[in-house]
Amino acid sequence: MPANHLAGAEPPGPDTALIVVDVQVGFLPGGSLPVPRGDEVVPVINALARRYANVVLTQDWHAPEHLSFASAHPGRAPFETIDLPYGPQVLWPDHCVMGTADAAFAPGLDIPHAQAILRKGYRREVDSYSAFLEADRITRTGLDGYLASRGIRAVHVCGLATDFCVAWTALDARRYGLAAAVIEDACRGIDLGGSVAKAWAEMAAAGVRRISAAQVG
Ligand code: VGL
Ligand code: ZN
Repeated sequence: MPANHLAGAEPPGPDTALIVVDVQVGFLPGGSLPVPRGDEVVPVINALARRYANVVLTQDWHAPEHLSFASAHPGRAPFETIDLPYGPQVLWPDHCVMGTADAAFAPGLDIPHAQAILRKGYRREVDSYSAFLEADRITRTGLDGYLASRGIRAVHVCGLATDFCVAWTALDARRYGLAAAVIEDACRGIDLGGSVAKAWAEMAAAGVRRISAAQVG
């Protein structure tokens, strides 16, 4: 029996894209900024992605000495928050430096039909959790135009981490007028001070649907 016998199953149509967020070595156990149980999403996403004609991968891709790294701020430690010109910024361990092994996709990630890879966070002065808008909330990555020009009207978001890059991407999808859903069992969170619960609340308020992989027909 096909998976779409499930009540509420919604086979993704040609106007829907799966956005696979930051499934990279650096965010897996053993990486520079490990997301607890982040490795568990890899087989889930591999199977999920086969149901979508349109798949976009994102890659956290930081300049060396990026200003989101605690190491760029003497006296500061990872997971503290500081004020940068564009607003509050959580400081992270050095992670996903462009071109390094840590920034590579998870070795088990197997989505040969993905059509676009969107790199973000490459400007030293500005972070970018979202795949649509950098942290200054002004600079666009171009993903909104790419999706619009391909006739995409809805996105399903999965990957790492639920409370940062996944949530910001889903929230900005709504900002650009796209329907958006987050596939909960295809995500894992970092969870700093309740940030996972806060992210789900913000997403619900913005009209982001919370679904499971089994609901995708
Ligand atoms: C991420 C923190 C820093 C993410 C990226 O992919 O969620 N989180 N850079
Ligand atoms: Zn990052």
